[in-house]
Amino acid sequence: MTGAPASLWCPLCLLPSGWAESVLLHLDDSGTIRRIETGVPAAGHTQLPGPVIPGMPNLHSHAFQRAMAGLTERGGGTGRSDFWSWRQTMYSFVGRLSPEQVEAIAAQLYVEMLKAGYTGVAEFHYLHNPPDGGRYSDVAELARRVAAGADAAGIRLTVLPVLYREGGFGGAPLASAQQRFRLEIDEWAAVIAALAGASPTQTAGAALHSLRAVLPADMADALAAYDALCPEGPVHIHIAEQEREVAECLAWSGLRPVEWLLDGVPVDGRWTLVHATHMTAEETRSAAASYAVAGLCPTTEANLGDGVFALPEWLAAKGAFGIGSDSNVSLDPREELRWLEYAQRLVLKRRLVAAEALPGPAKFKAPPLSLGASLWQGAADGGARAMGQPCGTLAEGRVADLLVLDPDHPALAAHGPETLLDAWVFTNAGPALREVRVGGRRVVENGRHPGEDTIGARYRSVMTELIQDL
Ligand code: NGQ
Ligand code: ZN
Repeated sequence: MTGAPASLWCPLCLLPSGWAESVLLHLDDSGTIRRIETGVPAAGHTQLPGPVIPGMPNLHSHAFQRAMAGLTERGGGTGRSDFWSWRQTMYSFVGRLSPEQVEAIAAQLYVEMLKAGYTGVAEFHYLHNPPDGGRYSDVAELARRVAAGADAAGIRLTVLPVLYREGGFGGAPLASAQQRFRLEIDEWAAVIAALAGASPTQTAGAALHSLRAVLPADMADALAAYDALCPEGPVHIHIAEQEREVAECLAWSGLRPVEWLLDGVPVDGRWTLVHATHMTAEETRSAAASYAVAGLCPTTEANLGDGVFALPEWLAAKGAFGIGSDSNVSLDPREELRWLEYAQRLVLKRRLVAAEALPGPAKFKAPPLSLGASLWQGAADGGARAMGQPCGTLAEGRVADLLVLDPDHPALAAHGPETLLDAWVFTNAGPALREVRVGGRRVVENGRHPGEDTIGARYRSVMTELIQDL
């Protein structure tokens, strides 16, 4: 990895105001953009070899699940396969993971994310304890392993230690596999405190697993403890992903999950509602108005049979959104964006569904509006807010987390700024990236990460161990 240069010159760059030519980004030592000039000559500066766009923040990942991808697609069992049977398989898998394996999986995952164009990740981290539900001598052991994996890869990280205390709505006993997830509230706060502000590219935030896993009183105590630590920090929660979850929430409280949350908790722009798949029109309007980010994970939601998010209604209500790779069956932000749009097209039998509601032509020098550019920048804006870090936009005071597209790639050939990101997002032609940079530092060059051989070898041996144990 090279250091952060003092300046980066871009032949073409996607700024908040739209595409601009001959753009110079002046950086400080930590990789933050201090000043932007446009229309300046390249001489004397580090020149980026293609069009530059913001890197994508990945707002929802469970790193360890990367190692399960491909192990849950075999039919022929008893009963029907659904989200809940997948979860059983995940529980039996999670019981086997050692700290070393967790770190090796995270490092490999994050290298793959960088190579695909994710420059940051919010890791929804709920694996805290040894398999017997005891404690590691450092309660932050596994969160630190995730952070070490992120360090090895060079990806920006917001680790979100997860509070997970119950086996169901209203408080049900934990299954034995879930003992790895349970912390006391003060232990949970200590994990956050251990990792918050760790480095210019690593910090921590808070996550509540779900309304199924945290009782209202615990939620209030946890949020108070977190506010004392990080008054502006992000808060994430899984919500309304499955219809059964909605039914159980209704039976428990008389309210639907999103309704319950908005009613009982001061949800605001610090919040990310992960999935929010099953909402009434009224819940959609109120949740969007709360300024919370919808954390959409289209490939995982498809893989797990969750349902289809009400994207047109959410966007019409000016709701913010970002994308997450969640179970990590797919590591490509463009595939998430395609699925987000394509699920709508299949259901509504129309095209360009998101284009009707996303930020208008003024922002991207259209008409016609570039759906690829709007989806990309929209998800990057929401993702940055979900990470609680100044990424997602190439602007003064924001970090230089960026992608350099390969203009010679056949999928992009001859495309001008008006359609460049449509060609990049809506074709499936490999990453087509010349460089990936985090905080101005180059972490991927021509599709290669400098650590990928070592990190990959370690990952392959971990996979051999895990598959032998199956
Ligand atoms: C998780 N994953 O925590 O990994 C969940 C499944 C649950 C997704 N929802 C477990 N995609 O929600 O209880
Ligand atoms: Zn999740």
